Amino acid sequence: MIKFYYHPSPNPLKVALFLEESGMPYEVIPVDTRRGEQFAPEFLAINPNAKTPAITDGDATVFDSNAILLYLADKSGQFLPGPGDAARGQLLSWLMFVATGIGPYSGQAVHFKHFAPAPKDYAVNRYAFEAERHYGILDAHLGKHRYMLGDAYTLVDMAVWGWARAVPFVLGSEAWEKLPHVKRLLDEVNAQPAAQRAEALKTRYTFKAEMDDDARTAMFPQNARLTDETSRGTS
Ligand SMILES: N[C@@H](CCC(=O)N[C@@H](CS)C(=O)NCC(=O)O)C(=O)O
Repeated sequence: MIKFYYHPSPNPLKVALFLEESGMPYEVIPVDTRRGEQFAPEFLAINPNAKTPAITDGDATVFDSNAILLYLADKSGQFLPGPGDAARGQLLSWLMFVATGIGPYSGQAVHFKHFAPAPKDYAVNRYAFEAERHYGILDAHLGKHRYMLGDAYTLVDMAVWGWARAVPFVLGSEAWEKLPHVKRLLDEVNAQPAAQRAEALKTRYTFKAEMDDDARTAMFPQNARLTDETSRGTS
């Protein structure tokens, strides 16, 4: 049985959606990143990058959400065009766009907007601009196509969904006015029972919600190199 190392945040949610859509049996192992559980030696043996999600499947260990989507699609034979299919090239391009653009810029936009100490105008503007630019590219594409690959719902729509859920937190509550096509895809996927089951996973476990000093130490280890409390955002 697949063991799914999970926290209720965007990258693990992509994997939760795939597992639910495909019907592959799995067992959830919660990893509370605000409590520092990503640094437990047992978890580092699975993901040396100390981030969720990760999976184990018999002898196979896979970390990074997008690698996991590809692994599960290969294994299940679902949601991925076959080798040599032109659509597969498209899928890989858009998946890497999500992996290297949407994900990291959204993550940094959230960090600077919600968690970094002032002064931060330059960084907030830089990451908000790049995150908006990336979502704008998705929106223009989805303005012409029902799904990221046209008529077929694939794993790349699941990768987009994981982050699209968080758009108001990343870009602000007005963001949907400029991204109607991303919102349409989000609403369509949200209406699917698999997405509702993926979202509901978080209700089975209690994860730390507070971003207190202990959570900041776990989530932002770079702050240990800063000497004064103002720079660490703790005063
Ligand atoms: N490239 C990785 C990024 C994983 C990632 O940043 N995961 C976040 C949750 S969305 C996490 O575990 N954060 C905890 C931490 O940074 O300590 C992926 O796509 O899986």
